[in-house]
Amino acid sequence: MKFNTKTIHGGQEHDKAYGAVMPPIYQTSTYAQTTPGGHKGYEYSRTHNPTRHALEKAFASLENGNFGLAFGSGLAAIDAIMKLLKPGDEVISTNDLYGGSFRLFTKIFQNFGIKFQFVSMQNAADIEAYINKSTKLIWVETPTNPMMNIIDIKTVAEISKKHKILLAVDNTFASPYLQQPLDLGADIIMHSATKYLGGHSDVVMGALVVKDEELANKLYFIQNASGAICGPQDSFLVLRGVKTLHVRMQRHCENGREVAMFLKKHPKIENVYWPGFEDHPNHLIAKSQMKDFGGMLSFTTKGNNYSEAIKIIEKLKIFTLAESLGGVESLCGHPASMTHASIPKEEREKTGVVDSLIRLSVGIEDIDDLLADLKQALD
Ligand code: P1T
Repeated sequence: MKFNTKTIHGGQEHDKAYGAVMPPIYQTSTYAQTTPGGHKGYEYSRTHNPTRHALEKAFASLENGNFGLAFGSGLAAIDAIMKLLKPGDEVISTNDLYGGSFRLFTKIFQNFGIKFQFVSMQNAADIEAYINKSTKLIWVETPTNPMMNIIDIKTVAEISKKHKILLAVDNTFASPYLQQPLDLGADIIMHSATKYLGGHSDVVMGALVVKDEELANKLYFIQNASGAICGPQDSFLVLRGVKTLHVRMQRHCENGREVAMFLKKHPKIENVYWPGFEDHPNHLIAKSQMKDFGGMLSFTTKGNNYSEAIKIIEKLKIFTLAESLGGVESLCGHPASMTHASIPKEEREKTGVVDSLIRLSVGIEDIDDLLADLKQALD
């Protein structure tokens, strides 16, 4: 089945009771048993729920995996991955990443004796120098949030396999439409399904996908034992969102390209970070591992002028100032004070998250209106 068909049919079957084409919202916490253990495959909704199960099968199908897991948020999904580790284990992570992931690693899991090294992975081979016998997980976010750096997944996977280390990829910014890291050798895919998978800014959810059954069983155990699951209503909404992922992504990419080109030429702008530019440091890797370049980009104002950046943000009308990304509507964000405020200033500035940086999630509105909005705000 091709990807555009998988978004609609992948892992799905019509409801057994009445043939409903969409899985019903099984709004139930529990399931009747005729005798202890005499049930129809579902006992309690923390462990299993038919609506969530339909969504988990869709996730697995989209990422060319065998097993999908849905969680109450992207961070809950990352939390489950980290619970595969033990005190004394080490993680090598991308140094430019979502501020909430950084906060979870450094403020929660570091307290449980897990050590994190945040390294630039722009030259993927460099990570080998950070590996030791305690290294158990490599955490890659690509494209990175918000600097749009690209990490060569295949090269990192070769290194992780050589050293028998798990490789997890946060595929939120790309979505499975643009890149499928399991096919490049990753072990675990993570998504903030809040973003492109849900696609409509109405649900907070996380997803994991793996190929290996033993790893899947460990994660299912954590999902049930820790209990950070999502509800049936949200599962239904994300399943509905996923069905239009390919058409939405196509338009996000088209509009993203136009916005990137417009900003690059604008005299009030210093730098535009978008992997589709030929002069982006890892453009060729982006071209080889992604189908297109997506709808996310960031930029700084001329002379890194903070107050100018705030004025632009305040003047934008269609681009709404808000946390999050990946919905049909265009959003703008100020990473330094919003999504990445939990990273100390000197740390975030090392990776380019300066006070004048503005991040755009380019939506699927008419491109003329988006460009006119940017033009009036910049002028
Ligand atoms: O918000 P949540 O569903 O828990 O997902 C966390 C998360 C994980 N990984 C990446 C790359 C993310 O971008 C996020 C959430 N990010 C935002 C809310 C944001 O505006 O960047």
